[in-house]
Amino acid sequence: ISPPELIKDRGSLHPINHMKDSIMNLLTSYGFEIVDGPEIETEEFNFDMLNIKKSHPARQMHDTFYIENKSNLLRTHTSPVQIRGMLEKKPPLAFISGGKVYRKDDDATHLPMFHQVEGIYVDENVSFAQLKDLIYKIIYSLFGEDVELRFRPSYFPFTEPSAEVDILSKEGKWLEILGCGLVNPIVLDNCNINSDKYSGLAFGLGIERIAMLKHGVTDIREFYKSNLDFLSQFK
Ligand code: 2U9
Repeated sequence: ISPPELIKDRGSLHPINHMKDSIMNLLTSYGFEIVDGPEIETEEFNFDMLNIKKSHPARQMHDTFYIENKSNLLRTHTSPVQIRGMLEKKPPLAFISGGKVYRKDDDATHLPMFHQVEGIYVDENVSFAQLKDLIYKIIYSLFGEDVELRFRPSYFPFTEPSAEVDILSKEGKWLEILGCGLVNPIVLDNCNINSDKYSGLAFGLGIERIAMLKHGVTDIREFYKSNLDFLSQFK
């Protein structure tokens, strides 16, 4: 086999890992520090510390993969990693976490396993204006500076106020791309961070969703069929 032939047949990163890496590289270039945590979590870190009440639907057996005794579970988001980071380090702090998360979902746009990247920045006087500036920078770098975006009020237990961000598609439809907000003071206090002195911003992205929007993929399951004709398009 001649060298060019070898190069053609060489493997490459899976498109989801590639997208996750490029988003995390962008964020580390802004000064965010990568934190890591386990995929098997406790109810305390995955839900309680994040102000997700016992009655919240996400906790129900049909949404969360519980393990054995119900106090352990497969993490449903990467947020518990940030909680672990905040218990170890005092502000000012800027963390990102990324990796696999698990939910009982299975259709063309949802899988029982998918990837998230999340960020949190805690300091004195962190504002929604700073959050907006950061989100604009992230989306401009992902989709180009011509993209139109809008902030839409939303609700998450761990942020207050909260927003979802949409981008305008070529077909003129608004498509949800990420969620964000100011860290709920209750969550800061849960981590022994004085919420009278400190505030924080946070955001979360679903990597498969971003990759689908960016590459025009309409069925999320395509990413996990190990079909080389599909995967090699992203080389
Ligand atoms: C802490 C406090 C707040 C992270 C956030 C979102 C909004 C969000 C979704 C995007 C698509 C999850 O993958 S998805 O389904 N995430 O909308 N995430 S704010 O907020 C945090 C995280 C950690 C301690």
